[in-house]
Amino acid sequence: KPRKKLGLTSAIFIALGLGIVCGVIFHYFIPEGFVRDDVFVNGIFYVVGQGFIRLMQMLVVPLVFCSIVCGAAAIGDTKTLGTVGVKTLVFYIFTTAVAVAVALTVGNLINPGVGVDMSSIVAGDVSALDSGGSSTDVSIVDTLLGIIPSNPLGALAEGDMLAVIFFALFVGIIIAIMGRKAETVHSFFEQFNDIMMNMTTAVMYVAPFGVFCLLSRTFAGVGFEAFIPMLKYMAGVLIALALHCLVVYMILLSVFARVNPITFLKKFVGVMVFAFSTSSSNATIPLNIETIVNKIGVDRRIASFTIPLGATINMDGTAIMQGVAVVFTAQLFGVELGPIEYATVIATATLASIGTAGVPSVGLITLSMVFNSVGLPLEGIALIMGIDRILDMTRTAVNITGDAVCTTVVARQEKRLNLEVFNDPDAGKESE
Ligand code: DAS
Repeated sequence: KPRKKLGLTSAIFIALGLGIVCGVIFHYFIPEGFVRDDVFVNGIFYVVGQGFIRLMQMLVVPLVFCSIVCGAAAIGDTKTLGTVGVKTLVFYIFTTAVAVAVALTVGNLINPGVGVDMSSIVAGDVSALDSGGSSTDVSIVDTLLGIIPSNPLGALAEGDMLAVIFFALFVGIIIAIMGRKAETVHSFFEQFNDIMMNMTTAVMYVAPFGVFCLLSRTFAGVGFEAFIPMLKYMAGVLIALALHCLVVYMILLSVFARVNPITFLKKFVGVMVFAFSTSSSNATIPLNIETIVNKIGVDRRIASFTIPLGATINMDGTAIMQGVAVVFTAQLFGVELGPIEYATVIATATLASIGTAGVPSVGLITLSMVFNSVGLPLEGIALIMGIDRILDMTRTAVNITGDAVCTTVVARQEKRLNLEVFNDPDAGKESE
């Protein structure tokens, strides 16, 4: 019987299990000393774990910069689509900001990170975190002004992400306005964006080793105590995703598209299952377009623009994971987050989701950027990464549902939604 090719997802799940078992064995059965602490916990596990996190960090600035330049250049083409393009953009950005707000609320209701002291596994000095967390002395005006980079190359070099995103949006829109005069630079950024996405995929092949070592070190440090916060974090993300998908989207469909949301869900569930299984919005684009044209009744000219755009600039599910992850990690490490930090998280997660394209685990890559924007330690990713694959599948399904819901709303408002098709239970079945 041919050896089944061990998929990356199953490799990460195995690393998750082995990492937890190994960490628990170290915590409860191996006495503190040179072997446990110097060779393993603060030796091999630390080096491989931190090495993997740094590999992901390495991707953030170039990946986000290029994908936002390309995303913005694509948006810039909307002059051909006028009101449809503008309305779609407004809905995409609005629903993502609402998604982060839902996530921050759920996170503060569930308090997944309360009750465990994780400061023992921070690489650096915990007191440094407080200075990071006490950015409340920076006024709102300075925070907003800080988004405009006085030196864009300096912002890129320092990884000042809000400034990087602002500059990337500006570059992309100018590229779109210049059209053919900037086509060489445009294709350079498109090729560089492809390189960064391929590099992301390559880095994720190291994920099983990173997950194993990060979890081994984390569980060796705090034992079973780490289980509860991890499970509460997972529950928080899944609850926020369900709320956003089954409440926010359904209200949008009922109020702004004036169609029956249950009918929409019944027709669209196949696309959600496909996105869940591939963990990739990009891979789901063709099926998403075919479904909302043939089963929902959206005009193809609208869908073929808004769905690919949404797969790149609209990732509500990802923004939700990032919102809950911020609350979770801040609680784990005792970092105080004030209204400025929450506003920064909403801005960073929303803007970051504009650029990053829909490939597996891209939300984990940009998560390190959201953490940096509010001074959270990247060690928080250790507990998140092990279970991220399951959450990636779920949040990708929400990402593409958001694209389809906004497309349906805009089509309805532009009188480009064929209600006969929408209300016909057998519509589109012949093309399956
Ligand atoms: N897997 C990404 C997508 O395709 C989402 C993510 O990584 O957060 O939408």
